[in-house]
Amino acid sequence: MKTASAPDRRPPRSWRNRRTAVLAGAAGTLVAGLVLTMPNTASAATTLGASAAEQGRYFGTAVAAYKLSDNTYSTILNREFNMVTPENEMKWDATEPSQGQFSYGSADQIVNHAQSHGMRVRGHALAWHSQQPGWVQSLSGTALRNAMINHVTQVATHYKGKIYAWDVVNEAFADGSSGARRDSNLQRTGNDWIEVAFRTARAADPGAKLCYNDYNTDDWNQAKTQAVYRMVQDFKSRGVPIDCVGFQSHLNSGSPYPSNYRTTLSSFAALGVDVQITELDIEQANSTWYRNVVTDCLAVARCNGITVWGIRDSDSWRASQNPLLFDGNGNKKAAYDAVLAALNSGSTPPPTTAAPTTAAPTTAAPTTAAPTTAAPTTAPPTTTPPGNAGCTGTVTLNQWPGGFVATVRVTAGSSALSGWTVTVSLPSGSAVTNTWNAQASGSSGSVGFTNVSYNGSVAAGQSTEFGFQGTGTGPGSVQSCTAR
Ligand code: G2I
Repeated sequence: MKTASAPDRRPPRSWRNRRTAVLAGAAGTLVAGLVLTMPNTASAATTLGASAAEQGRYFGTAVAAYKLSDNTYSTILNREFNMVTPENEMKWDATEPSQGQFSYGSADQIVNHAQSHGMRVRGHALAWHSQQPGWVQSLSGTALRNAMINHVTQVATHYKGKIYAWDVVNEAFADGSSGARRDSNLQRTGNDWIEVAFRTARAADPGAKLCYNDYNTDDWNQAKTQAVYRMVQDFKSRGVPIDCVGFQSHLNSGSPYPSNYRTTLSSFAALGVDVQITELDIEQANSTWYRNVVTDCLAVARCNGITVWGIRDSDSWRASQNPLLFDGNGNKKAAYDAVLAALNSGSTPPPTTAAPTTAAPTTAAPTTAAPTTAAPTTAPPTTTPPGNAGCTGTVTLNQWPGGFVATVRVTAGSSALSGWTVTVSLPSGSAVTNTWNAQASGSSGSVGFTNVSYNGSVAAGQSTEFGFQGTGTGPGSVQSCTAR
């Protein structure tokens, strides 16, 4: 049996250094109190995606393909979000309307849009009791089990390499106090249907994180939450390939924000899986609850990101509850400001990237063993050769098809820096779209990044960090680091 290593809750060295550098810079000023607040005000990102990226997270939304031609919709989408989930287009009824006949047009439209705008994609959902095409609804037993295996294989293979995380199985547990599986045609094929779906997905796309996704699992004390927890614990102990748990978090007066939400997220993370908030919406867009959800995610190192279930209130499946961050005209609501402020004030380390676990052979597994493949997202840091005038730069690149986030660490040599400029060379066709903790000059080709007011002073041997996000392929290394 092989299990993933335990999550590292300690801030990575680069973050500890970053804090040191920021504080060292602040200590050298006369008005320490004022300056200590400057990093947030001076560097505050102005979009949800950029701000989440600064925290090593993503901020996503559900997208409907037919709305991409709506200018207000796509303007907000392209500006604010760096992860998308097709709202309905990857579901079984959409992708396999007749048995063996696959239809990817609308889902491909969303994936292509995401890739050309530097966004990643959460795939949703491979196996679910709802939104099944009629032919699936009328199957049972072995015929249904085989249809499910074929569906998971075909769809995950079609999108292989393009999906950050798949909701492999959606909503398989019952509401209420039973802690039981939900009755469904899939459940009636045998209790092992969930692990079969996961093993099948791993075999088809070894690079995607594989998630179990559900609602009413926010409250740690709920029987449903505990039941899902026990399943994940069991899967991890037996080597069933699960990498993440999605919390839909459709919150309202009947399912309020629970004060133990952070406990729920951190308890699952402690099992060795990532956690993601996958379908967030909140009745009347309660700003306090939105802020709490963001703050809780940022407090849990393995919480990778947050997805809201739609852009404008009018796009919501619960439009009458006005649960989203933009009103029907596309204007930012108070909840938007609360979310952005919470993201910008986040000061927790980014999560470690989970490598998908590898399926251990079991006698029950009807599918072939999954190959061992590391998650493709995070490249090891590369270092510029020493000998630059007083500083060096190292890049940590988080690359996905069509986009990247680069984190650059600037380290002073044997003398203190009073300012610095880092240049990177981007391959043709790639472009910088957002920068934080530095001022960029240019967006393509050779791009220079100069310190901002609060991070130019770096003591000898100390470091500071800045980052940028872009479309295309990110730089593998720094071209030069020049001290001032
Ligand atoms: O129900 C809210 C969400 C709960 N978690 C899983 C999600 O996949 C689910 O999303 C919703 C979509 O937001 C709705 O848009 O799933 C619904 C179906 O279960 C979606 O509604 C369906 C309508 O029921 C159909 O009549 C319609 O044809 O959307 C379809 C496409 O617009």
